[in-house]
Amino acid sequence: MISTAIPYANGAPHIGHAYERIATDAFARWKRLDGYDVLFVTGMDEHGQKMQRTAEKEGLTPWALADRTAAQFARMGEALNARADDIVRTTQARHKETVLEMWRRMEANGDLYLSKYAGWYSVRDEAYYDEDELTERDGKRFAPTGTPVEWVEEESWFFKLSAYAEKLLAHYAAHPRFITPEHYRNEIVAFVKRGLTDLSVSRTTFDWGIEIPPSAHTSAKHVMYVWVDALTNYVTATGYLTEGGNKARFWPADAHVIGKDITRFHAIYWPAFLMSAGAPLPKQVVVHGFLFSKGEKMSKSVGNVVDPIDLAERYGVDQLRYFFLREIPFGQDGNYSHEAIVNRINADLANDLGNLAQRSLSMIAKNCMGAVPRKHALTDADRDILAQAADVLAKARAAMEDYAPHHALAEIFRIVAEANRYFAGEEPWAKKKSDPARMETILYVTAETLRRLAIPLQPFMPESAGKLLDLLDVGPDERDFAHADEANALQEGAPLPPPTPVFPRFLEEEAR
Ligand code: ME8
Repeated sequence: MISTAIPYANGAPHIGHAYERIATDAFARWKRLDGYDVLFVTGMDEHGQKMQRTAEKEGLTPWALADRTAAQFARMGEALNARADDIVRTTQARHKETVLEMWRRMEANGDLYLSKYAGWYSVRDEAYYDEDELTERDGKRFAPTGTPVEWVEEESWFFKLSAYAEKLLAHYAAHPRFITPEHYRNEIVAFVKRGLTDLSVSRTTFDWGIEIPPSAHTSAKHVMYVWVDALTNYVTATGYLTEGGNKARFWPADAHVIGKDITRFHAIYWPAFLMSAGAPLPKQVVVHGFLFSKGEKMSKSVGNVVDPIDLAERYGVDQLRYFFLREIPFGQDGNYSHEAIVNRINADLANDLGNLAQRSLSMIAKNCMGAVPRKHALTDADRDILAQAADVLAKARAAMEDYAPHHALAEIFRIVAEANRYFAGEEPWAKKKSDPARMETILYVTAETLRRLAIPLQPFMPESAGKLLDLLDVGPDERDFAHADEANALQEGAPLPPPTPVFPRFLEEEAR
């Protein structure tokens, strides 16, 4: 099981959401092609004060706002070719049931108590902050994230988070890769070492949330703190705490893919809640960085919030997916700009991979009767490029195990460059008359190299890699990683479809 964070349903999808969805989709596709039975889930975070306030401002009910946003995210998933197997909306009945079960278990474990909360709350972050974390500007106070905080004073149920500091530290120590990449882990460990305070987990001053069990209401009605609600979506997706059933086997999740601003919730609160509820912890929290438009944070006031669906239409879905996953070292912040995207499309995709495919496949169409060429005696150069191509999958797999898609792609494209050098150096076109058998062998080796590269490219660029495999006549059942090996190499003489370009150059509007 692999998940994305569940976006707040109070606003339309932006490029950060698109990035997270694409990366998670690539991880899910990778595992699927590697023979795993994968559950890929996403969802919508539809409760909380932020949601309620946005709905009021827009003159909508929270339900209507949630439906509108959920439809936008569903369209984003389609447009990015990154559909999940399930979408957990926190307003669903199955989710409410799961959250209530979490609550009952935490209560039964003696971890909930009634008290009074008096402190600072950021509605934008849906998070509580200590006085000493805040900064003051113009008489107003702000959270470390830059969002305004307000004073909250109300009766509240508390979760004994303080009791879990030692247990969490022991878990991080026993599972060094629980939080990855490492520098996020170090931040979390340092934070927990300073000690944890108990967490307010219910609210009485608004009502757009899941009500706590009736027996726990006081003179006021309490709704669950939105993060208890939201984090539980991951378990809801599996039915592990409720109906059981056939998806329960996916819990614990293998990876929660999230952005760096919500690591505390996923690496501290969530495992503590699960420990309290006596449920197994997710195996990894995989943290990605933030995307900036030429170094600037996206914001409505700067006017640089980009609709990911527009980007996919402008550059191409696979092109956008490739850019995100190749350009940004996973875990670090990254920049995107028109120039950077166009450069990746034209240099890596059109010039390197596209040209290699187009040149070799059109030579095959013309000179080998449109069939996989014959392979005669191999030279050292042939054997060398084939050996490098044969190594790509294992190297890319190791990178993907580390959640480093940029390394996986760098490895694949290193061999694309090697194959271009091989092709240019061997000059098959010059051997057409003088040594046709040699020409055939070079073309065979190039085509087989392309097959070896296209297979691990599928999770990143599903359509284009699929098209390349179509051109090589690789059948639908022969595209998983188990079929990447030599035993499934291209069959000499197999007919090939007429080649068509797979990676067009990006032309600026004025040149079109
Ligand atoms: O945090 N670049 O929702 P959200 C990259 N509902 N990633 C970004 C980003 C950016 N500029 N901006 C946001 C929430 N993200 C909660 C999650 S999970 C139980 C509840 C990432 O809509 C962000 O880090 O604000 C998060 O992983 C995801 O987008 C949803 O953010």
